[in-house]
Amino acid sequence: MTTQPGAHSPVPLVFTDEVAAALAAGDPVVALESNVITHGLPYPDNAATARKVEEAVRVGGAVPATIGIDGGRILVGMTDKDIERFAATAGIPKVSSRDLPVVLAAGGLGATTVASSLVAAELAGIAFFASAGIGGVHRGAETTMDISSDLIQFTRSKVAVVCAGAKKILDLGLTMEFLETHCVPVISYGFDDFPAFYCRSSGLRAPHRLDDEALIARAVDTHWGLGNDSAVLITSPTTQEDAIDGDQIEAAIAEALAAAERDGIRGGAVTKYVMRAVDRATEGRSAQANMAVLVHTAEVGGRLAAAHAEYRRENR
Ligand code: PSU
Ligand code: MN
Repeated sequence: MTTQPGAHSPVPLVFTDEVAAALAAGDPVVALESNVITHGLPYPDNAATARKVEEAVRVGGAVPATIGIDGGRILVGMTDKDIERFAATAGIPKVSSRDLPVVLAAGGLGATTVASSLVAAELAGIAFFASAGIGGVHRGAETTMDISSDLIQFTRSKVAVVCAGAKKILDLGLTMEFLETHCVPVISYGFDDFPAFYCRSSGLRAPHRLDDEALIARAVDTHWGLGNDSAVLITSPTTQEDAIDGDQIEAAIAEALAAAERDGIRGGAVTKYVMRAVDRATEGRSAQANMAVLVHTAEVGGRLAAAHAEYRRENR
C-alpha cells in the first residue's frame, strides 16, 4: 500500500501496490465503483461478484482499481480483504459526489457511486472507469427533478466511462438528451443502439458507432485535446445469450415504479428500491443476466483501457 497526498489535492489517496505500479508505468488501469458491492447484491454474492468483475478487467488486459472510502481516505484499488470487508459490513452509506466531502471529513466507510468513483479516478490519474449501469434521468423527472449526479459528474470528470448503458427503470430518452445538451460524447462500441443494461437495446440509436479500439482511444484523447474537461461515454451491450428481452420486464418496471411512489420512496433511495423490486419480479432470470452484464462490461473496460494505453505509447 502506498499513500499519496495527491499532487493537486489535500485528500489522501491510498493505492494498492499493483495500481500504483501500473499508473507509474503507464499501464492500463480501470476504476470500478463499490456501491454496486454494498447496495447491489446480498452477501456473499456481492463479494464473489466483485472478485469476478476484477478478474474480468484483468482478462481484458488492465489492472482493476475498485474505489472506496475508508477512514477519511480514498482507496484506489482494494485488496481481497477490503472487498470482503465492504461486502460483509452492513450499513455502509452510499456516497455520491456531493456526499464525498462530508464522509471523508467524518471518517468511516463509504461506498462510491459512479459519480464519486469518477472524482476519485481523476484525482488518482486513472483514465478509464467501468460500470454496467450508470445513473440517469428518472422517469417523471419533469416533476421530481430526480436526475442522477452521475450525469452531472460526466460533465466534470476527464475519465472515459465504459458501460452497458442504463437500466430501463430510467427515462433513457431524456438521459440521452441530457448527455447531448452537456456535450458528453456517447460512442457505441460495435453496436448501433444505446444499450439498456441487461437488455441489448434501449430502442434508441446511439449517436456514434465505432468498432475499432484504437479509434475509440483516439476519440477519447481528441475529446480532451479539444479542451473538454468531461467524460466520454462508451457503451457495449451484453451478449445475446445473456440478454433479457426489454418488453418482458416493462410490466415489472411499471409496477415497481408505482410501488415506489405509493411507499413514498424519495431521493437516493429510489434507484435501489426499484432495482430490487424488478429483480424480485423477474426472479432468477435477472440475477443471472445481472451478473453477466457486470462481467461483460468490466472485460470490455479492460480491453478498451489497454488499447488506450497502447495508443498513448505510440502517440507520445
Ligand atoms: N444503476 C444500476 N446499478 C447500480 C446503480 C445504478 O443499474 O448499482 C447505482 C450506481 O452506483 C450508480 C447509482 O452510480 O446507483 C446512481 O444512483 P442515483 O440514481 O441515486 O444517483
Ligand atoms: Mn436520484
